[in-house]
Amino acid sequence: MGDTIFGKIIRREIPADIVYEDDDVLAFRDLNPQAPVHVLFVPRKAIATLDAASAEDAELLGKLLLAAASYARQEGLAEKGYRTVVNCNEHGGQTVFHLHVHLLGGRPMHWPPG
Ligand code: DGP
Repeated sequence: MGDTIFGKIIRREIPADIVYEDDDVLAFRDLNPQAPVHVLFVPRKAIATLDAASAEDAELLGKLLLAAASYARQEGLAEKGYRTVVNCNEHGGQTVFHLHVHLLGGRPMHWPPG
């Protein structure tokens, strides 16, 4: 599959403000933040979209969400709450085709999203 800007960040070929990493997951601040806290949680494994994920990725998907929840707790966001988002393909608003979970917090979120 094709490389993306997130692949370059994972390989440290371009800079990013990395806030968390482990063997499977990297998290860094979004370049265009939509909330006071806006962090992207990406698997090191290059999966293009949620639609491209398979049963063998189930544990990895869980790790992404748990890493986001843990970071939100650490940043003091958990009590008031926050939002996690996975955009998929064109109608989902996905622009970078390396699966990622957005963590947005620090302000009230609205529903429905745009
Ligand atoms: P999405 O639309 O769900 O594919 O979100 C992609 C996000 O990635 C978007 O909020 C902006 C962010 N982004 C794009 N390029 C870069 C980059 O080079 N560095 C960082 N930190 N974020 C980026």
